[in-house]
Amino acid sequence: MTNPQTSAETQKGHANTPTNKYESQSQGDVLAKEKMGQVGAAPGVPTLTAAEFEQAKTIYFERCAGCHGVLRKGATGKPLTTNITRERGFDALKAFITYGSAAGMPNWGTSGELSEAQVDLMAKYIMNEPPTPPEFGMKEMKASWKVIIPPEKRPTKKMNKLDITNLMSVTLRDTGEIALIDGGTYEIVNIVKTGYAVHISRISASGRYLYVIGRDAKINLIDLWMEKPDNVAELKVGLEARSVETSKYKGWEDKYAIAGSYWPPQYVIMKGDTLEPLKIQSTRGMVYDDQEFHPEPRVASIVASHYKPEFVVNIKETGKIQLVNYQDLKNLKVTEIEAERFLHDGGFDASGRYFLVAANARNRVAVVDTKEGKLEAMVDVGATPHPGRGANFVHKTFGPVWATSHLGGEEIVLIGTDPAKHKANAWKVVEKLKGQGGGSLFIKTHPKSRNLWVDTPLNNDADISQSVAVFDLDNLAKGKEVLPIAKWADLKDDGAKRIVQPEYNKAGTEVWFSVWSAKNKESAIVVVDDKTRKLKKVIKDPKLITPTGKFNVNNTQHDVY
Ligand code: DHE
Repeated sequence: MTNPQTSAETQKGHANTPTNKYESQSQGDVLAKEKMGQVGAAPGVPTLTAAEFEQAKTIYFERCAGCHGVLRKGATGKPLTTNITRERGFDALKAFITYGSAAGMPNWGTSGELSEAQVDLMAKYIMNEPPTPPEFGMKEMKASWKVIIPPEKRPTKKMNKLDITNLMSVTLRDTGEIALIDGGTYEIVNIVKTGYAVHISRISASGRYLYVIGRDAKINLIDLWMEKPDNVAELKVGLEARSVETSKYKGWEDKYAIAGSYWPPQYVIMKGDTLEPLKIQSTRGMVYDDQEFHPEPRVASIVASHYKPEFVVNIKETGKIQLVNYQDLKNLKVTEIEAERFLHDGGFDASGRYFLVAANARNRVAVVDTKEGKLEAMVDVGATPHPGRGANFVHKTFGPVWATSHLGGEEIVLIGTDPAKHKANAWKVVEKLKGQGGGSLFIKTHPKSRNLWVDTPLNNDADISQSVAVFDLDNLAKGKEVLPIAKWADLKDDGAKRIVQPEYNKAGTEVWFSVWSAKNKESAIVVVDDKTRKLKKVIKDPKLITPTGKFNVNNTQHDVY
């Protein structure tokens, strides 16, 4: 641990880096609401009243658990187990929480995020044993499971006139809903009730079923064939989650779905058309390198292999990638690949054979060969890569590349992805582009486009967080053009207007951006013409509250990005 007495001056701004904002902003907010018993105090350790414990628990889960772990055994942040915290003592902990550290601990006190009384409380809280959230096994899952319309009562053909291949599933983060928007007419087709703060939407292999998962681990299954697409089943798979995917291998289309949880650390395989939970697998186990036990390895991204009947499950804290073969759930075969710690988000290369995933706190990208079932390469990139699913295009000099932007800096790296025809460039950073700055979350292009779009929603400079950079793939040397998307939205109030996640329509002719403000402020979706880079449409509606991720049915179904 670095010296906690470091002056406020040198620590200024630590709380405010895009990476810190990203990791500590809200992770665990759903767990904060769970009932958890207070563990009895130890001699010499400050005690907390029941009310103080509740307040401290809420602050811990909302602000600290994302980095230090639910059980405080450490994740991207240091462990805060009581053998460590009690040895540090109350005053040192208080100073540490107040001023932060150069290693990345935010300056919660001097930034004003926590009051002096709250800093005091948190120092006491972490000297006490952590409470443990409940487990969530088959019994709890089955109790939460609802089949709203059973498969035999569902339509046998598409009952609406919509072009469902060009629908956009748009997360309305803070209302616990998604908006289904027609990609051709920009009309809202339906607002569907979901879990809280849907993280992602994924589409079944046939394109009929839409799966969405809330951060409260509730999955909704939406049937796009209904006259008005709506929920047909729901299931809660845990207490906190981020990922869901569906089986895509030939012969297994729409058969299974899988969801990974942050808490409890596990994943579950379900029946694709009802969400009936079939098989739960824990991810607790040894970290890949030091082979020490980790009690809460969170499940990050999951993709479905196109080469085998397998799901690719990325486990954050242990740094392992599991290839879970779903052919025989009773005799489950799992290939476990040693990769790197803190696996987070990622996507396929253009061929669909290689999966590239960011080990974000290690500044690396791991490459898995889903055909051979092994680690293909480990690539060093910039500070805290965050690709979303990344962006694939053919580079004029280097051949096929996959790109990621970063939370920790302005660079966009291009990695060669074609070992067959461009061997010398494969799995190497072949070029770096200069974006607007750090705080980028998502990057996108489309096979029909020659533009590469890069957002920067977590940059501290409002001019940068409210605009996007776009690069000409045929003339990368020209550098970026910056488009003032928030200004184009022409919103009536002064919200944060963060521009987040470019997403293409099916044809690859338009790019959609969310203009993301707080729940009580106006938000919008801005549609840009890809060829001219000019404003095409602003979608505004009082129901479009806090839009974040947008998922085009065709592009998500076929992994087009
Ligand atoms: Fe995400 C993807 C986790 C913060 C919007 N996010 C993912 C994935 C993971 C993840 C594991 C990959 C899922 C997959 O592909 O299967 N995200 C986390 C976090 O743990 C984190 C840091 C903090 C948290 O508390 O959730 C976090 N994410 C955010 C945000 O602040 C965003 C902008 C808004 C929000 O919902 O909170 C956000 N994350 C998204 C989106 C995707 C995503 C839109 C899907 C991108 C895609 O193109 O597939």
